[in-house]
Amino acid sequence: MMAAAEPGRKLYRVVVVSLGLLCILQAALNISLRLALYHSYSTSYNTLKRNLSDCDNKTLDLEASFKTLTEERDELKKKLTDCVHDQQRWKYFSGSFYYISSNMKTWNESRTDCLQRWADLVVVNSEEEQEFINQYRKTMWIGLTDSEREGTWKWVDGTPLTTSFWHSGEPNNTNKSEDCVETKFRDKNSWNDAVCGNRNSWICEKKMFL
Ligand code: MAN
Ligand code: CA
Repeated sequence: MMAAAEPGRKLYRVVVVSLGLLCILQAALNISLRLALYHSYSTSYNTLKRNLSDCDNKTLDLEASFKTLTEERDELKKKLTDCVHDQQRWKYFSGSFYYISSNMKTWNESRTDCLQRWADLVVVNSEEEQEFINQYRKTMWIGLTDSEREGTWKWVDGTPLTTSFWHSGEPNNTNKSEDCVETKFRDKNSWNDAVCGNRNSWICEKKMFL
């Protein structure tokens, strides 16, 4: 009889279908949870990746600025040392400071250098001053020239030459082209007229107004 078996079969089918639905629901839940998790993982992964590459770029920038700053520091250090050494070249004698150059320039360039140091090429006013500059036993330009008028020697401060310390035979205006004066000879009378364009060491004088 079909009718007697019906209620049991129906229940069985309901159970099977329910279990099947539960299974599908379970699978759907499982998949959606995995998707949600994957999405959140990939979002945080991408964020981390971006932060890391930002960080790399910032590190590179910092390394570059560090390098520039180190170079700038070394440059400033060198300038400071040069400046300190340059300042130490000034010698004091009887109311004036004297700067003895370490390099060589023409007479005009030497004068420009002195003027930039708020000084001028030395003006020798006395035997003592002549002895002072002569003790260095060095060929140096001094602040005396006759380039305005041949044979009329004038100091850079505009005063005419009164007391002179020419070496014997000088000034001789060799080749009629010597208009600037250097202290040269190992002798109390050490001056020589020379070609202004020659390169020499030089000596600046800065008078103190005490
Ligand atoms: C060179 C130059 C001259 C100088 C003579 C002295 O020719 O320096 O200026 O007068 O030497 O012998
Ligand atoms: Ca000469």
